[in-house]
Amino acid sequence: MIILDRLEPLRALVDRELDAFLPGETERPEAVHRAMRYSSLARGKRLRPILAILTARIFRGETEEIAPVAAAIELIHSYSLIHDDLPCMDDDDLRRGVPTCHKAFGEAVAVLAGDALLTCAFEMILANGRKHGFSAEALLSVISELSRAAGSRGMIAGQIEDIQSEGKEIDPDLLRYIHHHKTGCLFTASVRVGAILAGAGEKGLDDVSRFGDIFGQAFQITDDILDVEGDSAVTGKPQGSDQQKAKATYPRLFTLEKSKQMAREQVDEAAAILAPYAPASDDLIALVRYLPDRTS
Ligand code: GRG
Repeated sequence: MIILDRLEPLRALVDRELDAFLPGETERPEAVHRAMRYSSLARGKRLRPILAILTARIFRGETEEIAPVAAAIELIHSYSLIHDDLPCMDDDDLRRGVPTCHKAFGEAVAVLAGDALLTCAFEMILANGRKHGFSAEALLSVISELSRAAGSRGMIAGQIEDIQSEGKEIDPDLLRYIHHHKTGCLFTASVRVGAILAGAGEKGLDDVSRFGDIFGQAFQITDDILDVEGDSAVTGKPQGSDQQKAKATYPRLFTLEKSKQMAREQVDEAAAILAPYAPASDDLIALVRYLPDRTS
C-alpha cells in the first residue's frame, strides 16, 4: 500500500477538524465563508498537518489530540494557494482540480477569504489547543513558529523573490532562497509544531527541523518536475504553468535528469536523519520516500 493510502484516515481526520472549525456557509458574510470552505476543503493532500501529526508520534506515541491544532496549518497553506492564484500573482484558473477561488467567487472575495483563512488558523490553534489541554507556553511557541514561517521572513519572502525573478537569469543560490522560503519554511514549521506539541527536547527539535527543510527541498524539486511532466488531470493545476511564466525552477536551472537525481539524494539524506527514531519515524520516512514518485 502506498503511504498516502495508509495515511488516508489522517487526511480525513484533518478534513473533519477543518469542517468543524470553519464558519458555516450560511453564516454572514456568506460569500467569504463559502469561499473559505470551498478552497480549504477542496481535495488536497493535507501534507503539512499530517507531517505535524506524524512528527508528534515520534515523541509521544499515538497523538489524536494533536490533530485539532495541526489541522490549522492547512488554513495557512490554503490562504497561500488562494493568493498565489490571483491575477496579480500567478493568475491561474485551476487549483485542486476545481476553478481557483477568484474564478469561482471573484477577486475581492478571494482576497478576503485568503486573509480570513490566515487569521482563522491562529484562532483555531488557540481555541482547539486550550480545549485539548495544551499549555499556553506550547501554544505560544506554535504561533511563533507559524507566524514567522508565513511572514516576510518566510513564505512572503520566497513569493516576492519568485515573482521578481520571473523571466530573469537565476543562480542556484537564488533558487534555493526562493524555495526554502516559499515552500520549505512552512514544512519545517509543521514538523516543529508537531515536535513542540509532543514535548520534544532540543535534539529532537533540531533533527526534525533538518528533516523538514530537506523534505521541503525534495518536495519543491518534484513540484517543479511535475510542472514539466505531470498530468493536470491528476495534479489538479495547469501543467507547464512555471515554464510559461519563465519561473525559477530546478529543471530550468539543472535539467530534468539532474533534478530527479537531486530529489533522490535529498530523500536519502532526510530519511537518514530520522532513521535513529525508527520504528516511530517509519511513516515520516515513507512519506519523504514517496516524494520522487508523486504524481500530484
Ligand atoms: C503568501 C501569496 C503567498 C504565497 C506563498 C506557498 C506559496 C507561496 C505559493 C503556493 C504556490 C505553489 C504552487 C507553491 C509551490 C509548492 C506548493 C506549495 C505546492 C502546493 O502544495 P501541495 O502539493 O498542495 O501540498 P495540496 O493541494 O495537495 O495541498
